Amino acid sequence: MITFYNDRHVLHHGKVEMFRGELVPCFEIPARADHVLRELQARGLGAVQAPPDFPDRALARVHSQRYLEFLAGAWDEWVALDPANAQRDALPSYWPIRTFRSDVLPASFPARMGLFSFDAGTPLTSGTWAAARSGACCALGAARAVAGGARAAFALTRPPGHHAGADFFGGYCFLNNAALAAQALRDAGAERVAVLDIDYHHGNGTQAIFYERADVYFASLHGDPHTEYPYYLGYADERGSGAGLGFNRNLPLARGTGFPEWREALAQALRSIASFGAQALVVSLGLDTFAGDPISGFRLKGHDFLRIGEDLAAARLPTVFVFEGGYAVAELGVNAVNVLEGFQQRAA
Ligand code: SP5
Ligand code: ZN
Repeated sequence: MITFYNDRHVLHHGKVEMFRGELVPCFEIPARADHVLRELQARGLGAVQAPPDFPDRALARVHSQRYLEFLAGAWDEWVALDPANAQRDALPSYWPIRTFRSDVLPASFPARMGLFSFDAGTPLTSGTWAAARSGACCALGAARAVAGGARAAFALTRPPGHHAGADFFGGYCFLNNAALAAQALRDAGAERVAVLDIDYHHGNGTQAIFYERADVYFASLHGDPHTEYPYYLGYADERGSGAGLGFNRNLPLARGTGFPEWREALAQALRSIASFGAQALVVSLGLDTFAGDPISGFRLKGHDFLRIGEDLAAARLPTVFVFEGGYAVAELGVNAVNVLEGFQQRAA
């Protein structure tokens, strides 16, 4: 399978994230992608190439113009506040929660930082925009390859994407790579596209982007938001709204869930996607369901990821894999490539 590798990912290099009143070292680090690339190459899973370039209007298919403009200029605005900020990550401190306005764009940069985000765990750095933009091109390139007849393609990039909405960042995510891929498949002629999110955390951004649409089905397996991040979305009763009613499916699972139960939920999600009549599939491939993940609570083992790949291949859909979370860095390469290899063996 072809991999589009974001060779600019390292330009996004957050130092710290806010956690319970203190700044702690980032979990979402450049070494993550390096491990996956090395394992892909070691196991010879197919060609690796740099992404093609896509124009900004391709990003605007999913994201708002004012959000894209904010992201493109954010680092320069941060440094303009104080030259010493060049050595610091940019993090938000204020948010327009209920009763505040979000239609007015404040002149203050910190105020806009909060308007366009939902947590203080997602540092913006000097090269975040360049890295995220190039990552979006990986997802768009993978979608183009699959629309052109490839059985599958892999977008290997960071920062991840599935928590990012049309106009907000958070959860280590800035541009929603999976949503961009799904939209690109639609634009290339697929009438019904499914996004299957198997990251440990609910893909709130992807869900929100497609929530009122009947042409993109969103299904997600994740830690129960009653106890797990992102807490405020991802419940089973969220089924879509308006024209999108019935086209969203959440399968929250308790912290501590092991592979047999997780795999049964995967089978349910895949049955929904088959009934929907999807013509193409986008997989938000998080590996933070691994038992050794430092911030997550499921109990999947390394070899379980081979089975996941096989189950996904059995859906017999042209498939775009998009790399999302996974923070057990040393095992991340093996776990990610296990999914791809399981897929390839079953698809062959
Ligand atoms: C893409 C993705 O997986 N994003 C996840 C974002 C999770 N952010 C909140 C993490 C909370 C970290 N908790 C640290 C616990 C240390 N013992
Ligand atoms: Zn995650």
